Amino acid sequence: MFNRVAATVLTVVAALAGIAPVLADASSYAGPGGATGVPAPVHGLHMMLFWVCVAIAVAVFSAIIYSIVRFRQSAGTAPDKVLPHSTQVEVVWTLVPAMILVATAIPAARALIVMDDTRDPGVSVMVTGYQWRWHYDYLGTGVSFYSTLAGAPNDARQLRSRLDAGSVKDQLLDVDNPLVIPVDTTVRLLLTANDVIHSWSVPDFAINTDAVPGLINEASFRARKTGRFIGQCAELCGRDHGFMPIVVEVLSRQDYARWLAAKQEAARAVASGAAAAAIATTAMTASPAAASAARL
Ligand SMILES: [Cu+2]
Repeated sequence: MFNRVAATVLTVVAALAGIAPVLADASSYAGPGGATGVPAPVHGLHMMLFWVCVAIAVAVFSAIIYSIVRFRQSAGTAPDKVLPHSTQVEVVWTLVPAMILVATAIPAARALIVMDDTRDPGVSVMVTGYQWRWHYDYLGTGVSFYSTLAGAPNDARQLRSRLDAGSVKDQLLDVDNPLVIPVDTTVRLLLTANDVIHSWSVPDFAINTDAVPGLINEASFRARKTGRFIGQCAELCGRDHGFMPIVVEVLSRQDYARWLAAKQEAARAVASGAAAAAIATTAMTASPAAASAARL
C-alpha cells in the first residue's frame, strides 16, 4: 500500500519538476490585451495559478473520493496502520507543496519585477489623495490640477436631487479633469495622500497602490492603446470614499504634447495673472503709506 502511494507521489514530484519551466513560461502568456504591458504578465500569472489550483483540487478530491469509496468500512476495510505515522509520507507531502510553491514563485516574482520597474519614465506624475479627490502634479512641467467627481454624477448623487442617476453617463465614474498620459510611454506614478490612506486603483493598468500620508509609493505602467480607462479609490477613506473615481485618458504622443503645451500655457497665464494682481495689491496697500510718508 505504502509503496504504491510513495510511487504515485514521487511521480507527481517528477512531473512537477518537469513542468516548472513550463509554469515559468506560462506567465508570458499575452493575456486578453489590456491597456498596458503589465496586465499581460499579471493575467498570465493569474491563469497559470488558476490551472495549478484546478490540478491540485482534482488530485486531492479524486484521492478523497477514491478513498471514501474504496476503503469504506462497509466493504470490510481495516484501518491502515502504516500511512498515518509514516515519516516518508510526511516528507513527501511536505516536499510536494513546497515544490509547487517554488515553481509558482518564479513567474510570480518575474511579474512583480516587471510591475515595480520604474526606470526611465517618459512621464512622472505625483498623485496625491485627498478627502475626496485626487491631485495630479506632472513633475517638471509646471502642470498640476485636482480631479474630482464630474458635475452631473455629483449633482445626481445629492439627496433629493430629483435627478435620475440611471440616466447619467458613467454615474460616479466620471471626473472633471482626467489624468492624461501618452500612449507607449512609461508612466511613473509617485503616490501619497494628504489626509488619510487612499488607494489609486485602475484595473486596466493592474495598479492598486496605496496612497499613504507621509509615504511615497511608486507604480509604473505603459499604456498600449489610446482610450479612456476608469478606476476608483480602493481604500475606505471616509464618507465620500465612493465619490472619488479615477479616469485616465490615454492620448497619442502628438495629442499629449499638444494637451501638455495648452496646460502649460494656461498655467503660465494664471501665474502671470496672479503676479499682476499681487503687484496691483502691493501698489494699492503701499500708496497710502507712501502718501503719508510724503506728508511727513
Ligand atoms: Cu479615497
